[in-house]
Amino acid sequence: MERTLIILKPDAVQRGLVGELIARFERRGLKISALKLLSVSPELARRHYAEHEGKPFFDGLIAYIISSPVVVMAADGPGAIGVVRNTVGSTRPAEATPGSIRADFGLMVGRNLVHASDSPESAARELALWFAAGDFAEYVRAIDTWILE
Ligand code: IDP
Ligand code: MG
Repeated sequence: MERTLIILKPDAVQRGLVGELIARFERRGLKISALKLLSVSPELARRHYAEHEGKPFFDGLIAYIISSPVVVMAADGPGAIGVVRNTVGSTRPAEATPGSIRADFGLMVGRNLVHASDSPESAARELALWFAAGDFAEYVRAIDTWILE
């Protein structure tokens, strides 16, 4: 079972899409193991996006992420990291596959609604950045036998 980090970015919160976007991950069968809404500090935003430091869009990206609260969640499931990336869609909404979140709700790369970890290493680093060990709930869902073979 894998665990990945999902962030519903400020545009998702401001547009009232939090419930709809979480529902997509739930319907896929993923299990929420942690969830919170918070205002992001510039320090946390810079650490989260450290790999992009120095790129032309970096300052705009940080301004975007701290502009309004975000919803951060951990999602568990077999292959969760890749499954969530596919559910979210390509970085540029204009190039994303219809049916993915970024295609269905977005137009521009600087307002692409959702962040999702892109590898096991990123997931481990990002989960530790946004959550403390005690924030994760370990539980069984009665419906799991109908989702997991
Ligand atoms: P990802 O979110 O699909 O993993 P990354 O390449 O890691 O995409 O970029 C991180 C975030 O930086 C993107 O989701 C987007 O919000 C922003 N971003 C990436 N490229 C651009 C750009 O060319 N212009 C503006 N923002 C960008
Ligand atoms: Mg990325």
